Amino acid sequence: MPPSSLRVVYAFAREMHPKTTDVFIQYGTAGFRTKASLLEHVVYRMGLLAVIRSRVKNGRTIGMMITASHNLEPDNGVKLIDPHGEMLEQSWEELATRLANVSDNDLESTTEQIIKEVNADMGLKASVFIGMDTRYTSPRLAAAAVHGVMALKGTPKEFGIVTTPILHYCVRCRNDNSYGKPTEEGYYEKIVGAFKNIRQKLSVTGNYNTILYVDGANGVGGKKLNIIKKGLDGELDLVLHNLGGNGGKLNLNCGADYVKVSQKPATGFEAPPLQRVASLDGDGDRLVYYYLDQNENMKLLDGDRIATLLASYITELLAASGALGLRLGLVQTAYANGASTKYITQKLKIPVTCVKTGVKHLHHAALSYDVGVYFEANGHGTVVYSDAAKRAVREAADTGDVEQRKSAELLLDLIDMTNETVGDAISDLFLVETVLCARGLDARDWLAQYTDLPCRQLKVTVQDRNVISTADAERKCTAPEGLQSRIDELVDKYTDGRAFVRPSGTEDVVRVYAEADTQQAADKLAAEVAQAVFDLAGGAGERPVLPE
Ligand code: 16G
Ligand code: MG
Repeated sequence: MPPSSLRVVYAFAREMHPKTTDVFIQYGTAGFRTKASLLEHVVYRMGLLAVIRSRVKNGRTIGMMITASHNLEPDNGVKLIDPHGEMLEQSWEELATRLANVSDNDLESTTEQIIKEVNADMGLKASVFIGMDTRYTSPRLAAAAVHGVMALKGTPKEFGIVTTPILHYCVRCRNDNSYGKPTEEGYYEKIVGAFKNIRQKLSVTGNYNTILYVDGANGVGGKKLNIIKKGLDGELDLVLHNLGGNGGKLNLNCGADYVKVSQKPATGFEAPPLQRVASLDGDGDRLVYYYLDQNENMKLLDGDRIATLLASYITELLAASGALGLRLGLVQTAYANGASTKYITQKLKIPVTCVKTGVKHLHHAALSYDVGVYFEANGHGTVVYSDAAKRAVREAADTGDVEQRKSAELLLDLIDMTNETVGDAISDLFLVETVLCARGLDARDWLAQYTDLPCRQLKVTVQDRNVISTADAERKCTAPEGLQSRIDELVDKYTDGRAFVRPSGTEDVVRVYAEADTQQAADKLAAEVAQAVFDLAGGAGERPVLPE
């Protein structure tokens, strides 16, 4: 395409989506995320970048998801999805940031420069799938995305309101039709179909019951479960709440992030004591469970619990199916509760890798196992299976003895039920319900598998959070000087003490995590470490205080 046709890039920008702010914006851990009112030009420009990316990938489909996940209603965001359904390749994040921040006048030349840099053949076809969450600002931003795609003569396809993982799934299927059909219905057929298959093979035993309360965060995930619920034929009795009606506001005092961070049950409904509740986040890619005990204390079953539950069941099925020689491993971050890591390595005897925060890091590390189970404590995660693993399980299902076949067939259903492209609250929910049912567990039994160490998270505001550098998967802090040795001294005073600090990738703060043998000790350690950050890393505003 001759450069002159890039005029339309400028024309669309100036007429429809002008840049009206000079606030610098960065493609972070999960794309761009900020006030929706500052995003229209950014989303338009990501439409341009998605087309360039599609052409660099020989015309394969790229995804664009408009969402700000667990943030409150006034925010929004955009992230790009690569052809395999995974997050945008990290080396392109800098291009995204550059394109988002140039002035309208420089947009045409910067676009041209990027096309040259990445060596895109602009004569190729380009295809971009666009999805959005339920925010009232999303349709307008999705329209900007469509214009960006059109400005570079790509073909946009709009999916309307979908969960983030549904869009990831559709992108993957479009580029690899052996994975499934690239539609929302195709997703239900495969994932929910596999759940129904497996439930016919398992009988409801032990303490398991089929009732599940759901906190939909007033977002898209609950809405999709409402569609799924109608076809479940009683295999699971979903009691859905926080679906966005009755004045419920997106992510406000509900949803996975609220439940995990505040350690409180979602508002908007009450579940009976001991009844398990699944809590989704605003775009349906995170899941945590909880229940209230008889004294109304909330018991949280977070991403670490989901990971251990799934990993132990898959390990057992692999062994029973005779599909030997496959390496199963679990990937966590520094936020994983120390008790979970101990349980996994010592009791389950499963290898654990620890990586930096952010789904892309976990996903990448999980791919190095034949079966890689990855979860952040906050509920982001899934399972990935290598081609060799899938082949071995299929072979076991064809050639094993009767018992081996049974286990292999259960595994094949589990694989089909898994959205391997990215953490997916809906798919994860069905996986968890399958394992609880197979093992006859209720929420209390699940919690009893190990005892979490009490922990505390705090935020510290500093003048520049980038003065903090970390190493060893964020478990050690290499700058500013003296901070790590101070943390070591503090941690040493506590039984089972552990603490680390890291600059947030999504907020202008430094995050502090601490755990210890009692809640009081964890709170105190966290506050002491927060003070050390404040003192040694240029604290701003109020100094953190120690608990009474
Ligand atoms: C983003 C990440 C999430 C991570 C969180 C950390 C994705 C899709 N999301 O939400 O994995 O846990 O950031 O936030 O990668 P923080 O850097 O502010 O602590
Ligand atoms: Mg999310």
